[in-house]
Amino acid sequence: MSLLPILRFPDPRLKKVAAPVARIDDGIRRLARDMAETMYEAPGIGLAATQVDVHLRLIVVDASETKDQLLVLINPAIEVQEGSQKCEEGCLSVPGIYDRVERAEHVVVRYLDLDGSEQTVDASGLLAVCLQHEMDHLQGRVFVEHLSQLKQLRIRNKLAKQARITA
Ligand code: K2U
Ligand code: ZN
Repeated sequence: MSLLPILRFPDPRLKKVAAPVARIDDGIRRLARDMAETMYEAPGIGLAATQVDVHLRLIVVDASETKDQLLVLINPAIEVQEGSQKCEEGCLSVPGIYDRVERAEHVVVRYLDLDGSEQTVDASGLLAVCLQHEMDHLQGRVFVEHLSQLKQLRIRNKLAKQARITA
């Protein structure tokens, strides 16, 4: 198992749209395992393959308190999106930035598991937010893009200043 480097906003690779997984092979299974390890170590409750510079439709999620309910979603598709909720979000690709984003309250996501079996997850609350956040990543979207242009400019300037200080 290995920890994977996470791309940092505004890296242009975070804007790439992920391609469907064509075949669930040992490479995909290894990637899912390494993404899960990277997510738990961060720590986070979700991670998309886009964030580790692999542009395939694969996300890992574990929103449980006990950190023992890992979901590996291959080729996920949102089938139902209803209601509305505003939650404070963060992102492992945008460290130190948190803001409220409006999302659907309830989602049903269809996906393939690592055995290639079709599954669905019916989610509300934090799990629903996390799934939508990760699905955004697969479309090349980072949560800050839901914020105002002024907030995005301030975030870019703050991250650029941080990068200069740590360079
Ligand atoms: O995609 C990621 O960067 C992981 C995200 C997932 C997430 C974002 C917003 C709301 C829920 C999940 C986070 O960085 S994981 C960190 C975290 C942990 C607990 C609650 C919210 C965010
Ligand atoms: Zn994120």
